[in-house]
Amino acid sequence: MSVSRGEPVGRGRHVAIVVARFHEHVTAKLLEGAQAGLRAHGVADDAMDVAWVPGAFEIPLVAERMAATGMYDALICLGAVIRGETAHFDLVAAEAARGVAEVARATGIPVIFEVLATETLAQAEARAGGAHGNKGWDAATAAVEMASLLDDLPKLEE
Ligand code: INI
Repeated sequence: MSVSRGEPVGRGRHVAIVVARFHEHVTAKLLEGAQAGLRAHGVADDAMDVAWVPGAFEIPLVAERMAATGMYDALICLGAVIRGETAHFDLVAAEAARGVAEVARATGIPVIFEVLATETLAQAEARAGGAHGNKGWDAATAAVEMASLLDDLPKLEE
C-alpha cells in the first residue's frame, strides 16, 4: 500500500502569487499572510514572484500565463469578492474559481484558490488577518504541501 501526503516544506520551491487589487486593503493582507507563510515553510524571498491584477475575474488569465512558464512549483491566487458590493458577485466569484481550477488541471501545477467570497466586508477582513486568521497563510501551506504531494505521487508515463 502506498500512502502519499504532502509535507509543508518549501525549501528550494518557486511560487508565484497572483493577487487582485479590488478590495486591496483586504487582498494586501492576504498577500502578507501568504508571503509570511511561504517564508515560514522555507521558501526564499527571491523565489516568490507576485503579479497584481485588477480584479478576481482577471486572475485565471495571469495564473495561466505564469504557470505556462514552467518556472513555478505552485501558484497562489488571492482575491476578495464581496456580495454586498456588486450585483455580479456570483459571476466574478464563479469565473475566478472555474478559471483557476482549469489552469491547475490543464498545466498539472498546483494552483491554490484563496479568493474570499463573502457576504460582507467585515467577513472578508476577519479572514485576512482578523478573528478568523489569515487565509493567505493557509494558501501558502496548501501550495508547498501540494508541490510535495505531486512529487511523491507515481510518475506519469512519458
Ligand atoms: N473584483 C473583485 O476582485 N472583487 C469584487 O468584489 C468585485 N466586484 O465587486 O465587482 C470585482 N469586480 C471586478 C472584476 O473582478 C473585474 O476586474 C472587472 O469586471 C473587469 O474585468
